[in-house]
Amino acid sequence: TLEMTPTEIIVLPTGKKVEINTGLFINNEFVESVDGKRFETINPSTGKVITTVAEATPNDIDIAVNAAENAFEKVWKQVSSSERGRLLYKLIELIRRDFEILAAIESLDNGKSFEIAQMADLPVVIQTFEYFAGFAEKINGEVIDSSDDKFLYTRREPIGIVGGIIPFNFPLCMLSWKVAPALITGNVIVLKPAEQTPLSALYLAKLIREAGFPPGVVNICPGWAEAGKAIASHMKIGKVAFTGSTAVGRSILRAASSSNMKKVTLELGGKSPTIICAGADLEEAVKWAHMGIFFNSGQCCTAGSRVYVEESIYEEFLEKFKEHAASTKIGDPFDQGTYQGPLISQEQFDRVMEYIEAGKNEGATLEMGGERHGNQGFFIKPTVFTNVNESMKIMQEEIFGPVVAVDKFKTIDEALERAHMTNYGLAAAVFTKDISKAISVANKLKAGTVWVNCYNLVHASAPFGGYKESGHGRENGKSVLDSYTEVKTVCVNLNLPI
Ligand code: TXE
Repeated sequence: TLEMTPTEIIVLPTGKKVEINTGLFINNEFVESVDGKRFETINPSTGKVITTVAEATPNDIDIAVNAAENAFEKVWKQVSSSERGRLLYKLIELIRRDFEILAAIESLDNGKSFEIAQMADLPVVIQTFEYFAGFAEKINGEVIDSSDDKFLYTRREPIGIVGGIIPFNFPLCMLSWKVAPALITGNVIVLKPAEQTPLSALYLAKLIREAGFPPGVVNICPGWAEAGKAIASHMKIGKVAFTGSTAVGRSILRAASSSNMKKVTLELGGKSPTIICAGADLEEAVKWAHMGIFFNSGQCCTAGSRVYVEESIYEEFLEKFKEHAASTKIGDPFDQGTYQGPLISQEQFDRVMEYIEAGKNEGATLEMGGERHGNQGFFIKPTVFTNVNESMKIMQEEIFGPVVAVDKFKTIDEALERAHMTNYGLAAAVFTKDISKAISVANKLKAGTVWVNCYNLVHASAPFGGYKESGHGRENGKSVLDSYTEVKTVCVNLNLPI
C-alpha cells in the first residue's frame, strides 16, 4: 500500500490560500512515490522554492499503469460515450468555478502573466475540453461499400492505456490537449507533467476526482526524464503523446520502437518564419509579429523567431517593432499590465543567454535587449537581432526565449526559400492585403499551421502539428481520432444459405 500525502496550503500571490496535494495522483488518491523521493518546484520570478512534489520513478509509473489498466478493463470500458462526455462537462464546470485559482497557480509555477493566463491559457483549456466533450457520441466507424456477398464495417475502439508527457510552457493547455482526446475516445491515461510545472496539474487532479471520474482513469505523475522514459518504453502503454524538444522526441520514437511499438504523436520544436510583404497593414503586422515571438517570453513551440520583411518597408517595420517591444511591460507576472514574465528556470535563462552570445559572436547586430532584466528571477529583456543569415546558430536552433531575428527580403521567392532553410516546419505566418498572394504563399509554406495576418491563434477543432522535424502526427481536430483509436475492420460473409 502506498503512503497517502497530506494536502498543503499554498498562499498564492493574489492572497488567496489554496489546498494542493503534492503527491502522485494514482487511482484518485494522492500518494508518496515508492521510494519517498520528492523534488522542488521553483517560482521563476524569484528563484525561490514554492514547495516540494512527489517524484515518480519507473516503479511509480508501473503502479499508475496497473491502476489505469484495472480501471480500463473493469470500469471505463463499460461507461457509455455520453457518460464520458457528461464527466468532461462536469470537469469544465469545476474549471470555470476555480478559474482564477488555476490561472494563479499557472502563473506562480510557470512565471507567465496572470492576466494572460486568464485571457489565453484557461480559455484554451476550457475550449479544448468542450470541443472533445461535444465529440463524445459522434465517434463512429463506417460501413464500407462492397460486393453483395459480404458486409464490411469498421469500429473505432479505444487503444487502452495512453501515456502523455508534457512540457513547462503551457502546463494546463498541454494537459488538456492530451487528457481530453484520450478520455473521449474511451482510453485511460497516465500523464507526466513537466518537472518545472507540476502544480496546476495536481490541482486539476483534485477536480478530476471531484467531477466523478472513476479511480485510475486519469493518473498524474510528476517527475523527470526517468519517469518520461518509463512511459515511453512501457509495455502496457499503447500510445504516447509527447510535446517537447525534438531531441527527446527522437528518443521517444526509439523507446516506442524498441518496446511494444506503441503509437506515437510528437509535437516538437520550431523555428517559425513570419513573412511581411509590402502593402501589409504595418501596425497589425508589428502587433502580431511581436506577439508571435514575445508571447509567453518566447517559450512557445510556434514562436515566430525569424521575421522576414520586404525591403521597401523594412526600416519602418523595424523601428515600429522595436518601439513596441520596448513599450511592453516585463516583470512580476502578478502586476497589472505585465506582458512578459521570466523564463522558466536558471537552465533556460543560461541557454538563452548562450544563444544571445552566439548571435553576437557570429556577427549579427544586437538592436536591443540581450541582457537580464531586474536582479532576481530569470528575466531576459526582449531581444532583437538584425543582419543575420541562415548559417547562424540563432537562425537554425530553437532558442525558446524572447529573442528574434529580423531581416529583409527582395522577392517572395527569396522569402520562401529562406523560410524553408531549417529542419523545422511547425508554423509560419504571412502578412499581406493581397488575398491571392496570401493563399499562394500559405499553400507553399512547409508548415503545419500557417497564419495569415495573425499569429498564435489555435483552436481545439483545428489540427495542430509539424512538418519535418517539428513533429509526427497531428493533435486536436477530428484527426485526433486516428491517433487515439484502433480501427477494426469487420468482414461478414453473406454468402451463406438463408
Ligand atoms: O524539453 P524536454 P525542456 C524545446 C525548447 C527548449 C528545449 C528544452 O527548445 O529550450 O526543448 O526544454 C520529459 N524521455 N522545447 O528541457 O527535455 C521532460 O521531463 C521521456 C520545445 O523542457 O523535451 C518534460 O516532461 N521524457 C517544446 C518533457 O519531456 C523525457 C516545449 C519535455 O522536456 C525525456 C518544451 C526522455 N528521455 C521544450 N527527457 C515545444 N514543442 O513547445 C525529458 N523528458
